[in-house]
Amino acid sequence: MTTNFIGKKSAAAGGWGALKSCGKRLLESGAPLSGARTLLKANQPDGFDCPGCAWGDPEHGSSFEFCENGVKAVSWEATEKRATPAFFAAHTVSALKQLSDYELELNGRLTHPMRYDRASDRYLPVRWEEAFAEIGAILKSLDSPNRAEFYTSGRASNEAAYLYQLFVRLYGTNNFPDCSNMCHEASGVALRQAIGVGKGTVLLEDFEKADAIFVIGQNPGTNHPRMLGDLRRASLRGAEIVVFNPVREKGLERFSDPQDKLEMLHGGSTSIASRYFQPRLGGDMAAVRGMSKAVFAADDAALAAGLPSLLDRAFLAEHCADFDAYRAAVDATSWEAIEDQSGLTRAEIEEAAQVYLKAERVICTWAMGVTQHIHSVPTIREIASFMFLRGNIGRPGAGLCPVRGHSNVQGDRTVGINEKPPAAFLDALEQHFGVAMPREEGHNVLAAIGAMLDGTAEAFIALGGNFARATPDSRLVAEAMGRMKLTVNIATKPNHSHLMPGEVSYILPCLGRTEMDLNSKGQSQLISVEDSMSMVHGSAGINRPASPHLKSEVAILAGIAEATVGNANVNWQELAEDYDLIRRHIEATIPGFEDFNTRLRKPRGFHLRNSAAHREWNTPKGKASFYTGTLPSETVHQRAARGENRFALQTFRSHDQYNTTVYGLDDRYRGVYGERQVIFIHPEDLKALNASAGDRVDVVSEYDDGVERVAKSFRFVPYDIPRGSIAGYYPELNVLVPLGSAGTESDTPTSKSIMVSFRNRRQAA
Ligand SMILES: Nc1nc2c(c(=O)[nH]1)N[C@H]1C(S)=C(S)[C@@H](COP(=O)(O)OP(=O)(O)OC[C@H]3O[C@@H](n4cnc5c(=O)[nH]c(N)nc54)[C@H](O)[C@@H]3O)O[C@H]1N2
Ligand SMILES: Nc1nc2c(c(=O)[nH]1)N[C@H]1C(S)=C(S)[C@@H](COP(=O)(O)OP(=O)(O)OC[C@H]3O[C@@H](n4cnc5c(=O)[nH]c(N)nc54)[C@H](O)[C@@H]3O)O[C@H]1N2
Ligand SMILES: [Mo]
Repeated sequence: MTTNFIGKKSAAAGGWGALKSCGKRLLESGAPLSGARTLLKANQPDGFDCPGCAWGDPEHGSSFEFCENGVKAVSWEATEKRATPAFFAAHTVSALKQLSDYELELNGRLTHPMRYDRASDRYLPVRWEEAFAEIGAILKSLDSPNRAEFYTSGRASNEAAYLYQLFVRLYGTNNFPDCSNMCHEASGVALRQAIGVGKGTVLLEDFEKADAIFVIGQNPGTNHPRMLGDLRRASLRGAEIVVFNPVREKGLERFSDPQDKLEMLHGGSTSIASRYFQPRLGGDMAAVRGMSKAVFAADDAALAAGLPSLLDRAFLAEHCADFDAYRAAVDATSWEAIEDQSGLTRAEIEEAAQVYLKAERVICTWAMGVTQHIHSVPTIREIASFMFLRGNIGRPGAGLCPVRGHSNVQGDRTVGINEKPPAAFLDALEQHFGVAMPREEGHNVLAAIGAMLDGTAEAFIALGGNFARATPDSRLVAEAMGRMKLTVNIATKPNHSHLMPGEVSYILPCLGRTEMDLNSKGQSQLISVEDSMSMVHGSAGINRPASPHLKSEVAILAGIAEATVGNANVNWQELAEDYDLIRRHIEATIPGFEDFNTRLRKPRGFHLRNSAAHREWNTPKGKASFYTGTLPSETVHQRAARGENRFALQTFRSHDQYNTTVYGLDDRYRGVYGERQVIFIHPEDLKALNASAGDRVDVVSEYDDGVERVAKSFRFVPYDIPRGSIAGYYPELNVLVPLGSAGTESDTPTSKSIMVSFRNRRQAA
């Protein structure tokens, strides 16, 4: 069989399939029993925060919330496998480079600090003190602190992130490229413009009260499985769940809740989406504008009939700016333009608008399907505008909910990982520490890559993550990484970003979330994280560290800081010994953290106040601000439709991966097994290409900058996806994402709309 990698899709998300997959995962980790014990402490008041995602934890209900992908994340970290010095001695870096992401991380947890040895092309063990001293010496030797880049992946705790930003700013730069630059940056930018705060406004309880929940550009069945539980409960009590997603995603269709014994026993499942709309890639802004247009038309008709307005006129008058201009912009957008750009019919959009009109309380959630396009900021502004029409913000059961990715990506930004820090924060740091802070805007991910490519960046430090694989044009980034004077990766497992050593390169192994973090007196240290609903809670691991040589992220950063900027202004070791002291600095310099150490120790932590949720608007106009611009003149899919052999490609996640970490080669919900080099495509498009399921092609990026970008040998999977829109997995396809293609105002790589063509088709053999 040539297409034997294409199989049955799960009938529903969750259910026994999820339990089976978990059992398998625990067995593979080599520690089934301790793994199971570890799981019982995930997201518990006295346990650790699950490193899986940033979905909130329920206020009540203390029982363990089962989550398949949480299990994978936990057992991935709690594995018994070890990438020891013997492993690195046995393989040259050139040899390790030949491994896939999956094969590489399969080697397990790092155990010793390692330094690259060019002569033998191997990583050799090194003493921590030597590592810190050399890193500090190189950082101090650079012509300017702006020649170093300090990356953060969103798993870092608040304490580690705060210490990091403090060290880097004392060193003298705001160069903080951050994974959120590739993720929800557009949400932050757009929401700050629209409502004056770059975060979502809802709490988990609001999902119990909403009459309608719009889920746009998100695949919670895979990426936020615990959200499915909340959607299922909403669906069971009759709330409408309206999905916008070009791809038919199983988790959004049906879910069998492993928490529900009856449902499990009877093999039943609950349908999630009550309406499922499949726009073309990047068509959401047009779809949402279409809904607003339908709402205006219905309101006009109601008023003409002498009925009360369907809009929340009181909210609009008291709280909003630019309502008339928005109305004018919507009126000026034709249904023809809306249908062409969204790929939905007017009737479908009017149907969705009816749901909105019937619901008293509406929540809108979104993720990468919205944020990784050129016009993501306008799209989110449009979503906010649509929600303002009926006052769906700042009251129970209603609001905006960007669903974050990494488990503490939101917290990292809150505590200062920001290349454009607000002046008030820098003022507070200066006052508290008595030292001048750098004021020059720093580098985000794309600016950092630019500096690495043109040679102005000479040092790259990563607090977690897999920079070279997560970023666009991964081949170019890898080359640039190899030209650095210094690269340092603080990590739990080996990944490809560690295999592009510069002149001097270190891999510094750290504790993971699930592990006990003990200071030199044996006292356990608590860390804190912030979830998508702005709840801050504590996290303490329970497992023995993977190796006695590991240090916590905080201790590693303290070591580097001491060797680089010294102890004149901050006693780094003291902070590393007692995280309560770090939290006192956070409390003194960041609003909302009053009484941090006490409140953190309450069972579910505490909520960081969100001004917009209280209908206070810290926007330039002091009001909730409508968007007044036009739709983009054309999207990638519209351009693709005009050419031959042109497609709009999105890169998404399989059910068996965590970003660049590949757990396995299956994507059960989409019916793909043992293969990741695939392209999901509409059957009619396949026919038009004269191709069949399983055929291989090379995928070529069509971007006008003279650079050739090819992903070789991908196989077709016919799928329920709009014509002209195709999909495949990240990070394998990152070689196709052009560095030059980024979101307006967000600078986020456009990983969900890449113009491509196919070349060199071979029949499945
Ligand atoms: N298990 C697991 N959990 C994770 C992660 C993981 O890799 N694995 N990653 C974490 C991180 S960092 C993040 S940011 C989140 C990501 O969570 P998601 O945003 O759910 O991640 P993606 O897999 O990129 O899925 C994007 C979804 O948007 C749809 N989509 C793509 N383009 C469009 C569009 O133009 N319009 C609309 N309406 N939909 C579109 C895709 O079909 C897909 O269903 O998950 C977090 N949680
Ligand atoms: N084409 C395309 N590109 C994308 C995306 C996409 O959808 N499509 N999504 C983007 C998004 S949303 C994001 S968030 C980024 C993700 O980018 P990153 O955050 O940089 O990538 P991850 O794959 O999450 O990082 C995995 C590595 O983190 C390390 N790690 C794991 N746990 C810990 C820990 O506790 N501490 C430390 N120090 N290290 C740890 C391990 O060594 C592991 O190899 O990728 C972006 N890139
Ligand atoms: Mo993300």
